[in-house]
Amino acid sequence: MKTVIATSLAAVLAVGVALPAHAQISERTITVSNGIAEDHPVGDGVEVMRQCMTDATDGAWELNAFWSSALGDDLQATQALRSGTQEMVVTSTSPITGIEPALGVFDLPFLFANAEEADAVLDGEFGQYISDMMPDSQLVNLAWWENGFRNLTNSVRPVETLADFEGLRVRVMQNNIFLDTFQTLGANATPMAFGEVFTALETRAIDAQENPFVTIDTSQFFEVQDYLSVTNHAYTPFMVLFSKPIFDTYSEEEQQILIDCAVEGRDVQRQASRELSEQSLQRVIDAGMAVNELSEEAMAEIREATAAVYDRHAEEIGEETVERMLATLEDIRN
Ligand code: TK8
Repeated sequence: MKTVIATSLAAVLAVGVALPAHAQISERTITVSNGIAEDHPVGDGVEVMRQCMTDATDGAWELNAFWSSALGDDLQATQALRSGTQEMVVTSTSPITGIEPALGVFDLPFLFANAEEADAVLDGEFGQYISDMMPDSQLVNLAWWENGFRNLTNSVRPVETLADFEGLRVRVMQNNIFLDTFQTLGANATPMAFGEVFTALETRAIDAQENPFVTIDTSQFFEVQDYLSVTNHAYTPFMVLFSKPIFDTYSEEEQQILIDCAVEGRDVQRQASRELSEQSLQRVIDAGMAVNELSEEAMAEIREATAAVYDRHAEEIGEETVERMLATLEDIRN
């Protein structure tokens, strides 16, 4: 009798293994949006995701990408994910701290010293700790991509010292910590969605904005800004967020494909971001922007002036989150 059962079990297993490789894969059309232009390095990452999905599903999935805030700004698109009306968004963390306050930890001025630290934090235990918070907001973070180190542009004067920030009308992301940081520097800070920034600069409704070189380049800010000051005052991550209401309708195999393809896209996107960064700096110089570095003394004064931002926002972010971040950085640096 035992032999018969064993034989039958082996037969069932054999049949199970012989099922089509994609028995748990349905035909799907996935929409992804973000606020920057397609030629930004996010475009490289999305293209890798698209090919990865095609390969993993034998063409059963189609990835449709929308650029330059065509489906709304970061916050609007993220809300669409939460309601299950859109699948995916590549968004900065800063505009969505109203949804998950812990994301504000990444807005603390001068937090990361370099991209290697950022990668180690985001791809390690701390990044997972933050990603694990997102399902409570009906969101799944598939991977951490790179927006990058932020630098100041303006149409009034070179910013070479702390005093040069005084009175500059600077657009900041809709985020209390950025607002506080630039007000502390003496600027007149205005929160604004990214999609409105170019026109606001063009009409001189504002004097300044701050973003990585690749964004200043691919969003053509060099057309409406004269000065670029290399402040590297914050590093913003991108999150590749997926709608949890939709994610939960996917099979485990499909969910794993989403994660694997977002991680594959991450590595290419970060590399493209870092390779394009120097090219973008040269392009904005060639376009006529006056670029200045700040002296060590000036940067020390600016860091000192903004240090108090950490304490003022630790409670709002979450004391544990801030402490874990600082402990993680200390481990990485020692
Ligand atoms: C693009 C934004 C943008 C961000 C900003 O969707 O708002 O300045 O840096 O890149 O997320």
